[in-house]
Amino acid sequence: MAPPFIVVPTYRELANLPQFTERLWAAVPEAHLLLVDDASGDGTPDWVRAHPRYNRSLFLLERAGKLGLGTAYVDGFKWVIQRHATEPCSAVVQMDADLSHDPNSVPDLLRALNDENSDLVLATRYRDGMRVTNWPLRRLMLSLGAGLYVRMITGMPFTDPTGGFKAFRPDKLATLDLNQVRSDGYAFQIEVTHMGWKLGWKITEVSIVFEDRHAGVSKMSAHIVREAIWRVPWMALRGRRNAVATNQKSSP
Ligand SMILES: Nc1nc2c(ncn2[C@@H]2O[C@H](COP(=O)(O)OP(=O)(O)O)[C@@H](O)[C@H]2O)c(=O)[nH]1
Ligand SMILES: [Mg+2]
Repeated sequence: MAPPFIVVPTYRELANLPQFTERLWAAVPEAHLLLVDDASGDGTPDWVRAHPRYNRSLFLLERAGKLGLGTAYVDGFKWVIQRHATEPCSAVVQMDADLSHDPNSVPDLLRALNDENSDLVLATRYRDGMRVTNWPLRRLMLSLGAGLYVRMITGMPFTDPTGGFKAFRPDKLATLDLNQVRSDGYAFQIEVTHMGWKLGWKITEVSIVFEDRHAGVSKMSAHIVREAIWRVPWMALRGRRNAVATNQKSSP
């Protein structure tokens, strides 16, 4: 069976990596893991290269500096999709390194991808009640407000459209034009889901419990919030423009 590939962007997450990797492989022993590290300066590359799984089921993509979460995922997805052409994987999962996303939930996402024949599975914190622990109220309100804003502006029906824990069918991810992705942070999570939704992908949701990060600090910033505010109407307009262009092309 082809393994699932987990893509995790890291910036100063060394304090979380031993526990994260241990719990991930306890939950999904066959998983392959790609870390996309942005010159964290905390010894992450040395730790990865000393790991017994290095270059077997643990891979490292190093970038020159802190270039942002969005491009870290784009580069990581391109790397995995290119490898998928010769060494197929069964799923591409994205998640944080800080243990906010419980590795024990990965099998639930993989199951939903296969059993429900989904193209994309979104982990949701808000479907069966509020499933967030230890998060500051300010972050929770921001996340709930952002979800409402996205549903209103784009029409996407998902309960947690800003979440960063997802599983993609690799052949579908390969069809996305990742060079069109423009955003970072929250907006990045929304933009990729929106691209798939506009293409008619089957998108399902799986409930998870979300915990605040274990060690280190969040890289969330006011810039990320401001970007999401204007990017959401921007992507809704782009989606509409593309639909009009497709209709014009197909009509005689
Ligand atoms: N490579 C890379 N990873 C990043 C960057 N910014 C955030 N991350 C990682 O992306 C994940 C989510 O970031 P985090 O700070 O936890 O954001 P929050 O969960 O919204 O507070 C974590 O694994 C971070 O280490 C970045 O600029 N580059
Ligand atoms: Mg986090």
